[in-house]
Amino acid sequence: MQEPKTSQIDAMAELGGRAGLVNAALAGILAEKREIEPRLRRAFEYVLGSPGKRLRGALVTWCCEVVGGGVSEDAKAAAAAIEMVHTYSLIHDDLPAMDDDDLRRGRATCHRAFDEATAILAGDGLLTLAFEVLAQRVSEPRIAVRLIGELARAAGPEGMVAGQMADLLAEKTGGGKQLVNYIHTKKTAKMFRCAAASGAIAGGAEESQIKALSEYGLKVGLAFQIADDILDVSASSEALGKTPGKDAAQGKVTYPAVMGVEASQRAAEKLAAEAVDALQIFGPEGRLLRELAKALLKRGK
Ligand code: GRG
Repeated sequence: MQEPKTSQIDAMAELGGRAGLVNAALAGILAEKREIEPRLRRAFEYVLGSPGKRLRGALVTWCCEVVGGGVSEDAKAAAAAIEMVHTYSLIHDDLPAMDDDDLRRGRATCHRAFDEATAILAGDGLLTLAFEVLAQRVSEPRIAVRLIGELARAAGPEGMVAGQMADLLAEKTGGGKQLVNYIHTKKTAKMFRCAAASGAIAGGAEESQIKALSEYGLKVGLAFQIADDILDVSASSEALGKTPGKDAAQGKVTYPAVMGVEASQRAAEKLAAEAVDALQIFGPEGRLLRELAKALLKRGK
């Protein structure tokens, strides 16, 4: 169904605004943690101070709002926690033992700015701090346990870590559509699913709403990753803030490699449309999330 003209929303501009709220939550947490070892604190400030889009954190807060929870303190904690886990994954992904990259978010990668050992420990520190944040800052134990479970499942050895392992192995074996779907679902889409579900849980959603938003998150996450694959073959390093063309150079199993750019674009659009369909139960309130699903395919970084 066509949205009425009065409802035009620039989802990427909204994301810019919402990133500020996520950044404030992250900064507040770091400021309160007085005993973080000084070199690790500098590394945290470096990586969390870099201009990430804060998409997963923003999604937590928007999904909390769409179920009527406003932006609760629980949602802010969950948004900060998922951005910490996401940032850890980028730090480790950039290490020489993994994708070996020098540039991230337009800056030197963590191991370049500090050293490898510090980057490994900064990643470890952010991963564990994320769970401490959920355990300590979420209002009710019942909600905290559920949020912790969601994040652990999405990030762990059945989720992002599994995707990363398969991604690295596939550089040597190659693979087709089934493998690329597995990698992208595990490595990226499950974290988006987690962000959407966590926002709903933090907002006190009914199970049907959590299910709908989980479906939305998974589809949006997969579409986002396909768009990321396309950007890797089409955008400049200035636009991306990271090194383009690396997927092909490293023999990565990506959507464009497996099915070409045009079919990848169509696959991403189909997933975005399915994500939009999953929001039907929210009616007009789901407008921003619907626009986001479409806008993520047109982004330049
Ligand atoms: C090391 C366990 C482990 C996992 C690494 C996230 C990841 C898995 C690898 C990074 C490389 C990559 C292409 C991952 C796919 C997900 C993705 C597109 C990450 C970048 O997300 P953005 O664009 O990053 O949201 P910003 O910088 O905006 O936060």
